[in-house]
Formats: sequence, C-alpha cells, structure tokens
Amino acid sequence: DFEYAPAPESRSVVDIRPSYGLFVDGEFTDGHGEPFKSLDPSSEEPLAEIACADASDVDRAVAAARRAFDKVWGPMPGRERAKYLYRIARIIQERSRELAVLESIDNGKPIRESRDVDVPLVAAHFFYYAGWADKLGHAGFGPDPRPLGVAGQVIPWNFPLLMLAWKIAPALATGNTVVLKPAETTPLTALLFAEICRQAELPNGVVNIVTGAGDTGRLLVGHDGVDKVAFTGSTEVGREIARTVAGTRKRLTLELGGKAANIVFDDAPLDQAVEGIVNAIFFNQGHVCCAGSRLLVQESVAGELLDRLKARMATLRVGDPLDKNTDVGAINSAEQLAKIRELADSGESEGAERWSPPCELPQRGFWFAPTVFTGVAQSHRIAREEIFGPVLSVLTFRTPDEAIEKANNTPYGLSAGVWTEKGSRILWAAEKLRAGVVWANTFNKFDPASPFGGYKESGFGREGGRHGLEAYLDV
Ligand code: TXE
Repeated sequence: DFEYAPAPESRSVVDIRPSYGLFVDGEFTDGHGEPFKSLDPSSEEPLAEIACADASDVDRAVAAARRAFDKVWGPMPGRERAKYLYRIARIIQERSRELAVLESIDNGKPIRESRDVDVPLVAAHFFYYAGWADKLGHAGFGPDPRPLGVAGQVIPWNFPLLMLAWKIAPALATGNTVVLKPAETTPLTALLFAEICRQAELPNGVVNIVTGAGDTGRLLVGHDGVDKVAFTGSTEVGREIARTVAGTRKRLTLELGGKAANIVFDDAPLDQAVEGIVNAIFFNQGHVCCAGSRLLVQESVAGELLDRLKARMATLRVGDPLDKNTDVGAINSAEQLAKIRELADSGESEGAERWSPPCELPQRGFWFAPTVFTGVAQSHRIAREEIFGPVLSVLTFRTPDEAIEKANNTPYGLSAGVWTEKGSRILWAAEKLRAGVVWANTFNKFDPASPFGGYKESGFGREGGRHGLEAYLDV
C-alpha cells in the first residue's frame, strides 16, 4: 500500500562546465591528446568534454610537481603542511553537497552513499593525515623520515573522490608532491578537487591532475621523474605496472581486485546478517574491491537465511542516483555492464540458480538488478572471478574449518567477513583468513585510522592509518 514519492536532490547545486582542462602547476590548461567525454551513466547523456594528457602534458605535470617538491613542499615544516591539509578538509566539508551531487552524477552511485559515506570519509582522511604531518618523527619510523619526491597516482572509477583522498592525503602529509590520474569515466570530482586546492591556496604544483585513459596512466607510471607509484584498479593493469616499475628506483603500492568471503555461522543473528550481506554486495552497485561477493553460509541455516535475504532484496530501490530513496544506482559504464552480464550468464550456463527480485529498470542508462546465485560450486567462474557488480554467489559449508578453507580458496585476499555470536570464533577466523581486512558482524566499514590493503593477488602496501605513511617515506 506504500505510495512511492521520489525525493530528488537538486542538480542545480553543481555547475558542470562544457569542457575541462588539465590541472598543472596550479592552473587549468589544455591537453594535447584527443579530448573525450564523461557520461552520466544513469542517462547516457554526455556531461562534459575532458582534456586528455599526452606525453608532453605528463612531462609538464611531473616537472611542476618536482619544482614544488624541491622548492616549496619538501622543505616546508610539517606543521605548515598540516595547515593546508586542514584547510582542504574544511573546504570539503563546506562544499560537501556539491561534491556528493557531482560524484553521484558522474559515477552513478546513490546520493545517500556519496552524501553519507564517500564525502564524509574524504574529509576525514584529510583531517586524519593533517594530524600526522607534524608528528612524522614520532610515527615509529625513526626521528627524521624523508618524503620520496613526486608520487604518480592512478585511481579507478568506483570511489573517485575517496580513492583520490586515500592517495593524496598521505602523500602530502609526508611532504611528497603529486600527479594524479583519475579514471576516464569519472574525472569530474577530481577536477572540482583541483579547484578546492586553489581555494585552499595550496602552493602551485603540489597537486596536479592529468585526465585521460589508460595511455595517460601508462605515461605517468613510466615517467622517469616519478619516484613513487600508487595504483588502485584491476589486477591485470596492476601486473603491467609492476613490470614497468621493476628495475627502476620507483617505490610501488598496488591495491587490486578481490573476491571476499562473507561467512555466516549458524549462531549468527540472522536479520543483522541479512543487512550486512546486503551492504556487503549491493553497496555502490557492488563496484567495491572489498565487496562481500561470496556468501558462505552454514548449511543448517542456509534456507532460512536465503528466504530472509530475498525478502530484503525485494525492498531495494534501484534507480535515479539523485533520488534520496535510491539504494542501488547505475552501473558506471557500458563496458562494466557488459562484463557483469557476461559473468552472470556464465553462472547460469555453468548450472547455478539465478534470482532477482521483480524490479523495473529505467529505459536509458546502464542498469543491473540485484542478483543472487544459489547452488554455486567453487569451480564456477562466478565463485572465482571478480564481477564488480550487484551479483552475489552463495556457497554453503558444514564445519568452521570448511568455511575457512573455502574462504581462502581464491587468488585474492583483500577482505572477509564473519557473522557469529562467539567472540572466540571471530578471533579464530580472523587469524585463519588470509585477507587484509576481516570484519566481524559488520561489513564495508572504513576508517582513516585503519590500514587497508591486500594479501596475495589483491596487491601490496597499506593505505590508511600509520601504516599508510610508510608508503610515502624513506625511513
Ligand atoms: O580497470 P583499470 P577498469 C576491476 C573490476 C573491473 C575491472 C576493469 O573487476 O571490472 O577491474 O575495470 C588506468 N597503465 N577493478 O578497466 O583498467 C585507468 O585509466 C596505467 C577493481 O576500469 O585497471 C584507470 O584510471 N594506468 C578495482 C585505472 O587505471 C592504466 C577498481 C583503473 O582502470 C592502464 C577498478 C595502464 N596500462 C576496477 N590501463 C579495485 N580494486 O577497486 C588503465 N589504467
């Protein structure tokens, strides 16, 4: 009997210009590559034309970052750097509505998430690392740790602003300067961040943003003037970058894919677990490297849990990212949608059972209904490969040892979750699970003070927390 009333956030809080340049040495400038368009994934309408950086542009950006490092930012006392980071954090808070709306338009994620999760965490990262900038001598790396120099950073499209914050905040706090390349489908909030750097009067060249696709990323990662490479993205590109960087002086951190197990033991509070499962896989359309994409449920409670999960999935509202009631937004790109479809089809053809709640998807744009597969075998592609979409694969287990064995049966190791009332079982599982993060009775919780990163093929190095400083320091 519920009558649905849309509650759209206003598009008019953002001012999207018809075209955008690169941000180099404190100025917006033309790029010399072929410009490209960023689309609104919920409508497929072009949003703006974006400059593409070629080799000469990447040269300019790296040279600007080098000058800023040598002359201004490197020699600056930590307490002075902190002031700029605090200022950036405060401007992010002041402009949070604008940032959240722009993020939802460019990425397709629900405004509820960009407003309540992404943007507050972005501000929190700058506040957190501002606090370290004048305390590096007390961080346990010896009395006088040194910045590395120019950091070349390449980020993906799933959390455009948050990944920018994870990369830029620790780099600047430790005295490095930055050339960052956002993903080609989501460049707009990085360019708004460039404006915020100007508003904060950050010295020219400390942060440079070069837009473009993989070719621009390749030029940045391979550039001789870069001292440190930080990448978040696919495992395939991560491997290529590792090969490029091998044998050079460059330091490297990689944050790659995942196929996390979310384990529900028979003593777990089931309703709470259902909320956690939904959050683990449908948050951000499942475009989450640490998504709980494999549900491992103890056989004795599997039937009951799946009934409750399906009932909950039927209440998820899929649609307009700017509607404050939306739970699941648009898939970020046609390419990603094709990948999700292909993997979901493989689930069916390999014999798993597919279910989605009835839901009306918009005519235009890129959409995929929340989907669950039961009867999944460990050999199925949907149990092994990262889908990076709103698709959950359910497997069952009988004993706790079997749960751990199945959870660890993956080349990835980014995250895992356990649901149980037993504290001893949480500690036991956390020790046995080969994953950089293990959540207990919750999922997808992030905190700037907590290190994040992978085991095995999910990458190496940690972002966040005191550990996140180490990636940007010579100790
Ligand atoms: O990633 P790419 P894509 C996974 C996820 C997804 C798949 C493909 O499974 O379906 O990867 O996504 C830049 N040198 N993840 O194709 O290509 C690129 O321009 C240097 C998991 O979008 O890795 C973008 O800025 N840079 C993941 C960034 O790398 C290169 C997040 C990521 O793009 C490059 C994203 C090159 N040769 C995708 N080629 C996670 N772990 O969160 C591309 N890029």
